[in-house]
Amino acid sequence: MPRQFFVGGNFKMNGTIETIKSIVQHLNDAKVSSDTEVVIAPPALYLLLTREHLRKGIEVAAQNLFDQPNGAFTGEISAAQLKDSGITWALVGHSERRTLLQESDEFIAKKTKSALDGGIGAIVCCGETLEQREGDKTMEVVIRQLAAVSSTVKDWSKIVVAYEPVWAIGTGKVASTEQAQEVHKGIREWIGKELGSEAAEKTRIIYGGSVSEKNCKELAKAGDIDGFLVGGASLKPAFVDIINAKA
Ligand code: G2H
Repeated sequence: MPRQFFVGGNFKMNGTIETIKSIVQHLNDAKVSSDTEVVIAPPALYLLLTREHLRKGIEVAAQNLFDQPNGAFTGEISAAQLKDSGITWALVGHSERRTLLQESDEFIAKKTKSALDGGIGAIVCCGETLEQREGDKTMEVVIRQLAAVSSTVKDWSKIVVAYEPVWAIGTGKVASTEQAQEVHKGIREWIGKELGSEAAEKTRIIYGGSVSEKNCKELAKAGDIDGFLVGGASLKPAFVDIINAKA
């Protein structure tokens, strides 16, 4: 069975009640390909509002969660609380959190496990910096990040891997289709060795980093690119064109 195309919208720390309602309304009215799984990730404060207004068939993701099920963890949100609120996915390991909040590979792996244990899916982000790419360390870095997850979680059926080269994030400098495909293929081969051929065949590996309505169609042609994680462009009406990149 072919892998279902997956497009996530990561709003990051953007939006207001008014603008998020308007993005949701636009998505509700849009003609989106039923072949694509669509998930949007507003800031935590707007998760419930988004879920309440968004039509069925489009899922909502948290941009973060904590690695414990409940307790005295001021400011944090658990997978169980997300699930209770109809939020069915969480992003983990985004490079902005790895860098700005010093989240380690191990912590990210624990958060992934806690998402899955709590009954929601995890979009696990990985990617190299420009310096690492130029030092020929891309695969080493990406595999180190993913290996932390595979040593904690063996069942990847509710994991989507998002390859997001740090140098392409929010810079307008998108990876070429060849660059992205090469890394996606390497990740899939690694999953095969680590978790078996079925996991390699089934795991969606999506690309993130300056995806736009202009470059998405070309990227979507590559055999190992199973969708996108979209930042800036997910706040614009053109997000619908990205959702329909494969249609
Ligand atoms: C990468 C991406 C979304 P943008 O962070 O996760 O953002 O599309 O703005 O580069």
